[in-house]
Amino acid sequence: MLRRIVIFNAFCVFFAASYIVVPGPAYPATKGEIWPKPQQETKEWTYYKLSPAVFKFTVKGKTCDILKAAIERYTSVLRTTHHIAWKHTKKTWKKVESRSTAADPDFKGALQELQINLLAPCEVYPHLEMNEKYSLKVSGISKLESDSIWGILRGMESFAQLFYMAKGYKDVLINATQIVDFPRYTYRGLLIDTSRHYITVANILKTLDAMEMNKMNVLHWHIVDDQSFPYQSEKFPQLSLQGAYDPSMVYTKTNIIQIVSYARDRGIRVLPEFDVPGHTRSWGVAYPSILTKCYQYGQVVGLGPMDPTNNVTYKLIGDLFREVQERFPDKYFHLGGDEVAMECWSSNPDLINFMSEHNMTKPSELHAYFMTKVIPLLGQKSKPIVWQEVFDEGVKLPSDTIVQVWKTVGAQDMIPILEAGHKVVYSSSWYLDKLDGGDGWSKFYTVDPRQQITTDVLDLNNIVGGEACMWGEVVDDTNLISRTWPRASAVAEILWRAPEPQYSLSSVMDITTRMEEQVCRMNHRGIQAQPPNGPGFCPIETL
Ligand code: CP6
Repeated sequence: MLRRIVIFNAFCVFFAASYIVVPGPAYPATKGEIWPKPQQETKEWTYYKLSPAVFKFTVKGKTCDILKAAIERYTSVLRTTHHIAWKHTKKTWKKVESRSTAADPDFKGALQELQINLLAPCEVYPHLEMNEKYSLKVSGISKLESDSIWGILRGMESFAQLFYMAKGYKDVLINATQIVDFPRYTYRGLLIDTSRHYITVANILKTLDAMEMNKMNVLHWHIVDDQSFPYQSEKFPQLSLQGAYDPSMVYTKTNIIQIVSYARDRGIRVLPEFDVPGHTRSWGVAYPSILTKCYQYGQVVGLGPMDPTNNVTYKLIGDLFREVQERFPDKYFHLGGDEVAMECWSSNPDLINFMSEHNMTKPSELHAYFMTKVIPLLGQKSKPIVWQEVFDEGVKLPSDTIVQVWKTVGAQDMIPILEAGHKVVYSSSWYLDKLDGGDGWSKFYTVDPRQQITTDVLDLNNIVGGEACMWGEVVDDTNLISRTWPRASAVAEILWRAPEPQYSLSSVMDITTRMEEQVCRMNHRGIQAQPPNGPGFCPIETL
C-alpha cells in the first residue's frame, strides 16, 4: 500500500495543490525535520539564526571523554551546516521569500548556546539496556538534558538536524522547538559482512557515522565466513595468514580497537559474530582437521561444517573466543549457528558411528550437541546471540540467549521463541543486499515486528529490536554505502518512532519528504546515500 502511494506521490502533490484546500502543515514542517521521527515534538514559528562565531555548547552537568568528543564533532557539523539547503515545495519557497529577517517579529536573533545537562556519570560502553531518552528545548539559550550519555548523543544529533536553510535567507535557521524523545526498540542494528568481500576500516567508520545520523546503535559485525577469515588473531595467526583473501586484507588488533572506540563515541555497540559450526570453510585453510570430511559413494569429496566430534575443534574455538572477548567489550557474542550443511555430517562414517553411540537419530541432534558444548566456552563474560535455526533445532539455550530471526517466513517465527521466554531480534524483512529494482525503502518501512504478532499472551517487550542485514556476496567497498543508505534509514526510523495505527496519504507524503531531507543531509555530511524517491535534487547553496 505504502509503495503504491509513494509512486503516486507526484500526482498526489499535484492534486492536493490544485483542487483540495487543506490547511497544510504549518511552515516549516518540511524542513529541519528529524530522522528518525522523535516521539514528541512541537515546533513554534519563532526562529533563530545560527552564527558560528556566537554559538557554543556548554556543559552544565557531568562530562566525560564521550561528551567532549561529541561536542567537537557537532561543532564541526554546525560549522558546515551552512552548506545544507533543502528542496522546498513551491508553496514554502514563496512563503519564506516574503519574509525578511530584520523586519520579522518572529526572528529572535542569534542562537546563543546549547546547555548540555547530563544528570548521571557516563557509562563506559553502550549496552542492550542503555537509556537513550533525552529532552531538548531550543530557544535563545537552549537546553539538552538526559539521565544518560547515550541520550545526550541522540539529542545532539537531533539538535544538529533541526537547522535548515530557507530560500531568501542567507542564514541557517532553527525554530523554537520542544522535544521529548526515546526509542521504541533498544536494539537497532545493522549487519555488515566482511568475509564475502573485505571492507576497509575507513568504510566501516563511515558506516558508523551514518548509523549515528540515523540513531542506530548496534553494528553486527559478521566478520568471518566461508570465503575469508580477515580477523587477525594473536593466538592463531595462521587463521588469517592462510584464510584471509590476502594477508593484508585483515582486521588487526589496532583496527578493531579503533572501530570499537569510534563506535562507542557514537553510542554504538559492536557485536562480533563468529559463525559456527557452518559457514566456516575459511577456518579450514589453516586448520583442516576441525572441519568434517564430506563423503559421496565412499569417497571424501570435500570439507563441510566443523567436526562436532573432535575435541580440537572446541579447544580452538574456546581459545579464539577468549581472545575475541578481550577485543570486543560488548556483553553479547553472536555464535551464528545458521545454515549447517547436515547432509555432510550424515555422510561421514565416523559421525554416523558417533551418533549411534550417543543415541542420536538425526543430524540436528549433532547441531544441538555442538552448540551445547560451544555456549559454555563463552564463560561469564558474554551472553550468546544465535540465528533462529539453533532454537528451531531444539538446542537447550540459556534463558538469556537472544535469538535472531532471519528466515523469510517472517514474524510468526518469533512466536515459539517468545513463548520460550527468549529475547528476539527481527531481521527477516530487511535484507539490504537484495535489490528489488526500485528505490526500495518504503518496502522496509511498512514492517513493524511487534505489530505483526496478534496474540496477546506474549511479552512483546522481548522483541528487543531489529536489524537491517547487508550480506556481502555482491557488496564491497564500491557499493557498501550507497546500497545500505538510505534503505537502512527506513529500518532505523521504524525501530525508533512511535508507530502510526495506519499510514494515511498525508503521513506517507510527510515521510517521503522527510526521507528526502535526511538523504540530502547524509550527502552533505559525507555519506553517499542513494536518491530515495526518484527524480529530484539536493542543492548546495553557496553563500
Ligand atoms: N550468510 C550467512 C548469508 C545468509 C545467512 N548466513 C543469508 C542467507 C539467505 C538470505 C539472507 C542471508 N548470506 N552466514 C543466513 C543468516 Cl535470504
